Amino acid sequence: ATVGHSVSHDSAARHVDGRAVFIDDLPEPRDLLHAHLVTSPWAHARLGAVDLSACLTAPGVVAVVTAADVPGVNDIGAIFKGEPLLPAEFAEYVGHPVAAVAATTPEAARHAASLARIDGEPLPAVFDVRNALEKEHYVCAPMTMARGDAARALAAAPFRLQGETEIGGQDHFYLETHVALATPVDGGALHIYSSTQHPTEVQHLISHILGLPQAAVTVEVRRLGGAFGGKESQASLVAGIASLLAWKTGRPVKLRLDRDDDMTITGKRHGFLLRWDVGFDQEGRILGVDMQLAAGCGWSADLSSSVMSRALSHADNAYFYPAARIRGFCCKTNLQSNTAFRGFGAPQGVIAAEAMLDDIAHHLGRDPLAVRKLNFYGTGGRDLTPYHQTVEHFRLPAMLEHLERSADLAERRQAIDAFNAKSPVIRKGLATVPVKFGVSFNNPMLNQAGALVMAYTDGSILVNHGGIEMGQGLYVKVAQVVAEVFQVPLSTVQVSSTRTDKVPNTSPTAASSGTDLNGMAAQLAAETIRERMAGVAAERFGVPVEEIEFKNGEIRSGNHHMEFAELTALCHAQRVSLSANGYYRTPKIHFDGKTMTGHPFLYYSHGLAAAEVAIDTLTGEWKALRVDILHDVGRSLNPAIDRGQIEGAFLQGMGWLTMEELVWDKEGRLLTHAPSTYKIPTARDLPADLRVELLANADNPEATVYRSKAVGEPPLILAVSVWLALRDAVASLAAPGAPATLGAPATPEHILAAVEAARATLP
Ligand code: MTE
Ligand code: LUZ
Ligand code: MOS
Repeated sequence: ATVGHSVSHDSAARHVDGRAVFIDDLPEPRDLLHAHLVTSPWAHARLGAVDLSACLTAPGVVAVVTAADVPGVNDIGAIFKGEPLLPAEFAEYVGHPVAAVAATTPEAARHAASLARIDGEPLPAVFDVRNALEKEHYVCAPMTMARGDAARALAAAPFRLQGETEIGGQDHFYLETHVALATPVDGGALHIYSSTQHPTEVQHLISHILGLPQAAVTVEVRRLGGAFGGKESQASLVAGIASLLAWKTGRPVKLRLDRDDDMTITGKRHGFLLRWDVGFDQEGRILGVDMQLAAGCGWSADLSSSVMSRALSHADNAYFYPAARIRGFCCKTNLQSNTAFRGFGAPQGVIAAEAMLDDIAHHLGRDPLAVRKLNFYGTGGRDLTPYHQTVEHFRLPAMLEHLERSADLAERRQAIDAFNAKSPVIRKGLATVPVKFGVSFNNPMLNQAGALVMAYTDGSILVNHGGIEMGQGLYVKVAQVVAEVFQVPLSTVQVSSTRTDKVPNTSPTAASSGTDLNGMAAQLAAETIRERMAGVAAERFGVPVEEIEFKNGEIRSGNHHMEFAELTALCHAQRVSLSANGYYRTPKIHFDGKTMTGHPFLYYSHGLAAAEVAIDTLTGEWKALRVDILHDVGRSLNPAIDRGQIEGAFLQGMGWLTMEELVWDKEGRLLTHAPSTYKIPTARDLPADLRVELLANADNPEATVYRSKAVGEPPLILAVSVWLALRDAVASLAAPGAPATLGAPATPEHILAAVEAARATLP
């Protein structure tokens, strides 16, 4: 049995010694051309003449393309139309690709691209979310999620507070930048290797762009060097341009963005402006909430409406709002088009709730943790979310009791207060943050998956499914599931690259649901084959099929037994098929996007983090002294992989909230487009004392794959504890009840400014 065991990632060794093949490592086909993009120098401009004659005569150049070369539909919008592969009329941000060059070497392509002459008439541009919000400059219509009469609840509440905070964006900084290799194949068809989380979308969009049937376009993905949401929709641009050039030249074309181009051209996590108006009683119990979440979306809609929907549905985090109105504004700015990023809006929604709860506690002079407990979802009518789904199997109150003991929260709170009272320069802070994350795509249609399982006559098994391996361990988990069904060693099972010609019409690997969906589809496919095999074994043994047992690589009944490989060979001899499809659709879910109500999530996953930090009030530098995490992954399929996901997500969240800062100049040029100016966390930035515990005896009450829960995104949100602990440390310097000024990222520079602002509140 392999499910539940800490087996290592199938490619762990190859990742380390360099044998794991990524697209740019593939042997290059004969006649390969390399592409380079020509990008807009303007944040907003009406495009005039595009003169590519100098590009065409440059050495090594074979072809150039602009919007005029698109034979089919020039649109790669993921949800809304209006996102041309290459624009014909307007350039909408600095870095907007307007043409592309293909040449015999990457250097020749880059040089030729620099020779392009584009005319443009600059137009007014908007960069700031506040500005866009004032002008009602949106990429899609504002949305409202509501339950009860928030205005009345606020008016009647004994206490009322307004607050706001601003949270920055985040570059995905996957190690492998966007890349695609498109190859014309026999009969006018096209094969594309793409670094995408969504091969089906890439396939479908390329078929539209080129006017080819979907059946003539095959997208293949073996692995990604990280994605984190950045390749959920935005791989289409790179794959689309490589395909257009391949189609035009009849030659294979590779387009790989270098780091600076990747950062300049592609979208990031949405920065948000969060505002709240909250009514509460003297104990801190919330009575009504009115929130405004405004996201900086960049120039196009991309996935922003869906990101905002998830932000709204997580602006309650773990707390019951008796009456709530939560509005979302997807603001249009002339910057990169922001997109999915681990958490998909939920982290920003959670921050609104958590910052608001801290404000309430500070205002009343009460313990923030006590105020949180008071507002937890509970029974007796305190279990309905703002989107009208009832919260079931809510684990946080019990988990918090556990963490309070295991992390000595009360004692450490006292110790920190005592320390701060005597320490003018170094200040400590402590914060505990719960996370409740809704699992399922918020668009019900996406919650489906397929798999193809094949057994060969030597007993080896090949699995194919619609999911993408981006480092998260999806392939090994699915292999574990299949090995479990057949009761064979894990080494018997191989997972082959994901291809649209094996499993069609798949969903992106996203929303943390890769294993939930594809693992279940693979389980169903494997069970179909197992049933057929059991029938053959029963006949051979002369026993009823119910008595056939698969165990330890054998098939048994009473004294009869047979090796697994013997039985696969026997099935073949008996003309019984050893190949089957599996198809899974998530049960119970529905959501009405217009009213923003329904039951969008099959279940919730839960987590808790308590972070202790120290800041240096003279320099703004800080350290995470200790972090305790308790996380709910259901019945873990693979505790080692899950632990790695939790640690990695936490650190990535910490980077977002404390280190990574995107800076644009006044013309909308991204200044932080390389690691020299954009600081991401490294393994060395992990808290010195990091204690991660998986919640024990935590079977998923819903019938998910072996009762596991999704893990990919939720733990990123645990890093909000570090940010709140920094705010707590700063608050120790301020007059009681003074509002917090520290937004995110809480870099040393911003911490220092907040320290000064806090000291200024003292008489
Ligand atoms: N882990 C690694 N190593 N690399 C990644 O790119 N992406 C995250 C998460 N963990 C990512 C990762 C994101 S954004 C999601 S949605 C999930 O993995 C997707 O995979 P899953 O659904 O199989 O968990
Ligand atoms: N993508 C999506 C997602 O289309 N819908 C979602 O709910 C989601 N959630 C997380 C990440 N990607
Ligand atoms: Mo993850 S943001 O759902 O790709």
